[in-house]
Amino acid sequence: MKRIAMVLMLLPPLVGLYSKTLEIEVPKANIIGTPAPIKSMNLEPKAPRPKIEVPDGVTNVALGKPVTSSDDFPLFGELSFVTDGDKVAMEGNNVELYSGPQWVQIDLGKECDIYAIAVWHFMTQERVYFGVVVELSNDPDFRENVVAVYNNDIDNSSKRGKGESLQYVEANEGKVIVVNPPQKARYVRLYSNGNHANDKNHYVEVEVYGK
Ligand SMILES: [Ca+2]
Repeated sequence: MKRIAMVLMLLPPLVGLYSKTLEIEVPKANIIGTPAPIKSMNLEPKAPRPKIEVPDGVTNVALGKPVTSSDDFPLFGELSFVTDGDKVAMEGNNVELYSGPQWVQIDLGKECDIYAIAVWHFMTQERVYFGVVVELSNDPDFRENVVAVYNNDIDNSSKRGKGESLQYVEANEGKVIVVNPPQKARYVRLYSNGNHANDKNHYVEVEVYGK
């Protein structure tokens, strides 16, 4: 039976426990073309990035790791783009997955302690992606012992349960998800269900900070 434990997002950031502040590089902004108007009644206000304190040795453990997906044949790009370390804001730098609910999954190779996840869906336009859910597990099929660390799926469109987080606008800053308390997992799965400009799903890069 599937068990999903929602990590309380209202817990305070990881401050005071560790000495090192996590530095996550923000790519330079590069907005191209005319943006589609954003229509969402459920947007969170833009806020500074969370300050995340982590133990020594925490790095992006997703870098170069294998990626699988619900869409084996992306419409554009390669699944490897998700973890190739390239997050320059330029056209053609993302993998495009088919319309409707889709996921990508990163195999970290072994169980890691995970402190934060950063995701960039799209960079050259401001976008709101729908049904964004991020889950961790040691089960590659995500049936057993699944922990959801982020969920803004207000209508269960990604079929992982309704989430309480608000939708957000992203471009070059992406989205940083604090995993508090830290979680142990080998696999990271990210769901989405299209975006406000079209019904496709995109990823430029996903970083998983752990050790
Ligand atoms: Ca990339």
